[in-house]
Amino acid sequence: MKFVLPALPYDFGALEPYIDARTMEIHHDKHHQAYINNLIAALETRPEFQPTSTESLLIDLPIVPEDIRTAVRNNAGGHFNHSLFWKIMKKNGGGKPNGLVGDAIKKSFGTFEEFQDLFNKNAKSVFGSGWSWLSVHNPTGKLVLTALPNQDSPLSYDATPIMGLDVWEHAYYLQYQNKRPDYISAWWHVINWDMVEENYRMALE
Ligand code: MN3
Repeated sequence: MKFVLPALPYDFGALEPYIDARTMEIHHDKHHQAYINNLIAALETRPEFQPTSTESLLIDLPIVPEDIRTAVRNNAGGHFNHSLFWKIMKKNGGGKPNGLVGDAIKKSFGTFEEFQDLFNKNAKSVFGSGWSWLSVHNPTGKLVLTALPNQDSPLSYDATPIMGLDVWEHAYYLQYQNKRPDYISAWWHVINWDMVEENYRMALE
């Protein structure tokens, strides 16, 4: 099993003016790479334990040897979450979702605006570092909104994430300093709804 930093699917500056190039560069090249390095280092201490994928580690954390479980939770989580995050953003993104996911959002939350409000409330409510998530709850197939701390992944809570917002300070501090709500508002301009739709369809399979 190899853990490799996925290439960013656009230039560092592609999401400006909403997310600045320097933040994207450090976030992708340094922070994401560090999660991968730390995951590899933790797994190397337990060569007899051979995971089949990053997802499998997070879906079934209790099978991870106890002495490396916290490191795996944090760093496999960091690797998986960021791999998803880069893909659900794009240049000239934003707007409202169409397709199956657009319908499901309206069915679950009333209107797009009500959904957006709940998602934003979760993003603002994270104390310290964490993420706001939209996921498919696997047992029921329903859409669920959650705020999770650190790099905890919805995968560890019976859910498949289809969209998430990183509200760690490293995601916004250079451009927005302490103004997390401004970053949250700006982020809606870079969402890649086509990717969220694809994630939704895959989660339902
Ligand atoms: Mn991050």
